[in-house]
Amino acid sequence: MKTLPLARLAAAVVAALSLAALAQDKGVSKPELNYQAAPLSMGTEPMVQSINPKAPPMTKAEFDNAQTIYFQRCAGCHGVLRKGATGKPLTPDLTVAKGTDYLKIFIAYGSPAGMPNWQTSGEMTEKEVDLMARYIQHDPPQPPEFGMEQIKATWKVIVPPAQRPTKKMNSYDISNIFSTTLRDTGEVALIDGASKKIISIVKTGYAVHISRLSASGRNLFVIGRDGRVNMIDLWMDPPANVAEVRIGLEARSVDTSKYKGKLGDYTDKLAIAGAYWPPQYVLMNGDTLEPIKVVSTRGMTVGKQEYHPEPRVASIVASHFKPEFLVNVKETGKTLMVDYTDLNALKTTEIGSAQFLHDGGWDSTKRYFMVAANNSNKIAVIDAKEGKLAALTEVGKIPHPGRGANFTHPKFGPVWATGHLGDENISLLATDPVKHKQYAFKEVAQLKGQGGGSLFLKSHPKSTNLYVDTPLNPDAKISQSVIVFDIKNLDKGYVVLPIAEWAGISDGGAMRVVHPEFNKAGDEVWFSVWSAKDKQSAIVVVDDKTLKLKAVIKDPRLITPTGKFNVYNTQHDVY
Ligand code: DHE
Repeated sequence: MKTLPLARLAAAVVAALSLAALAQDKGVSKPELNYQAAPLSMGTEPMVQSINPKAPPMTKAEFDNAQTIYFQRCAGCHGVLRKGATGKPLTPDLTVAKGTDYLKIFIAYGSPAGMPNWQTSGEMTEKEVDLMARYIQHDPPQPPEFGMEQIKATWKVIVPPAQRPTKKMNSYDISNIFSTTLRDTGEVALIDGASKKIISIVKTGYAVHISRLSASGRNLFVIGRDGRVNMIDLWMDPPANVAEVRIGLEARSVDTSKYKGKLGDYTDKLAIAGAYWPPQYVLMNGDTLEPIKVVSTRGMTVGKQEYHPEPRVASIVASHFKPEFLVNVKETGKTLMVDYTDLNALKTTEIGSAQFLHDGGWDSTKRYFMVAANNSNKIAVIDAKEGKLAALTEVGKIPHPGRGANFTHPKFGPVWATGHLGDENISLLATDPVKHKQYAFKEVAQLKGQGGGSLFLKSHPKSTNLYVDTPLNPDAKISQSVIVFDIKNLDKGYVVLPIAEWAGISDGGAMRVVHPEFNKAGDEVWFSVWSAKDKQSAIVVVDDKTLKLKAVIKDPRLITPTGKFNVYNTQHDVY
């Protein structure tokens, strides 16, 4: 190591710590950091090296190497264009003034606010730290755009609609299939809900993320982090890909049109997918995935009303009240209600709430969409019928509901629940503005869970239980188990289910237990035991009535299972 003169080193450490203190108000927790900091898939895309004459020089090879590291390690938190998200902004106007020595210390030692200690943890070498300290003083290279021409070039109809079956060709109860994300193999496993056997493994996009259903429940749509959308026909024997398209370079969300009413029947007609990069959403034909329209989400933020160059598209849902998609845009803090009746004259209602909109789900009537503004510790309640913000409610630290959980509370009536990444509480928001008007959209109660690091919670109209996972809790005991509340007796506290232990895996490593999902009947709950790629994983099925172990699904093909999407529950938004 080229040593710094002591005085300079000390000054840099002091400065780094004071910056850390400044950053502390953002309070990025370790679990949140690990979660957000997932590698982006586009680090090796060709980008132009822009040279800032005020920054220390870099060769082309150094710049390319630093670019790859940045997209793998840093972009998830600091943003593709380094405008800041979970992490601080790292644009040259800020970094050049700090200087290389200061930046090196910050990168090497991390900060109490959540910046990882890249060098002292052994994850970066001293040389790489030096490289990154210089890299972030240059202008951020911009990944390529991905407009209609590029999208169209990736579009493939594998089985044209005319050649698809006219009736269901297999004997599975397709409404009880679980489309299971195999995160690190870029596949989904379609698992039969009754026999718990894998029906087929279907190739999808890189680091595949979520599955959603067409309104009819026949077509399954899957999106990978690389923006690839796959359409799987569940009537085929076995179900297989019938179309695919790439809608951007980095993406997380997909859905399909669900409206049927006075304004027309749009069921199974359209699909939509949202990208992180470029910041855009794409409307597609629901039968072939033919891209029809690309819409950018670049624009002004809520609140400060500043221009944001990369507002990522987070959750997307289809309205049941109107022919509209609700597109939640992270950095601008806006929900776009996209009316899809005329794609040539697209009408959008823009509802500002708070930053950064992430995941969410419907209340039990499917009129109110409850979306987490995770950087503001709030839930925005979007009224899909009236097209307006019904409430913006303060909850705990970094809400993360997945789709949330709906149940009836003895005192407050229908409530919707969210867990949190940053604290152990589960917030209940009342959702009935008619019969329980005084409570509507207020946080009416907090249940004490077993710890922070929660990602998903689930209930079912036929169940009296509420299940809460904590896969990102640093304590293995907590990340490997889930808790259950009896919703008729919430004061009693929770029961802990040792899911990973029940899986009976001898060497699974981390074995994070993630994502409760009910079967169609609502009498059993499935959990993923998510191990590393080279370790055994499993799915554990629990009997909802007795809370006893019902089955363990183990198969060498079940590699890194995470989200599970029961066809019926996903199709009908049951949670
Ligand atoms: Fe997800 C939903 C984004 C990491 C499993 N995730 C979502 C949604 C978004 C999102 C925007 C909502 C989609 C919708 O409803 O239309 N997820 C992100 C990220 O940006 C993040 C933090 C980091 C990244 O770079 O991807 C991230 N997500 C993860 C994981 O590490 C998880 C736990 C494991 C995995 O498979 O990657 C994970 N995310 C999920 C799941 C859902 C999801 C299972 C759907 C929940 C549901 O019940 O619908």
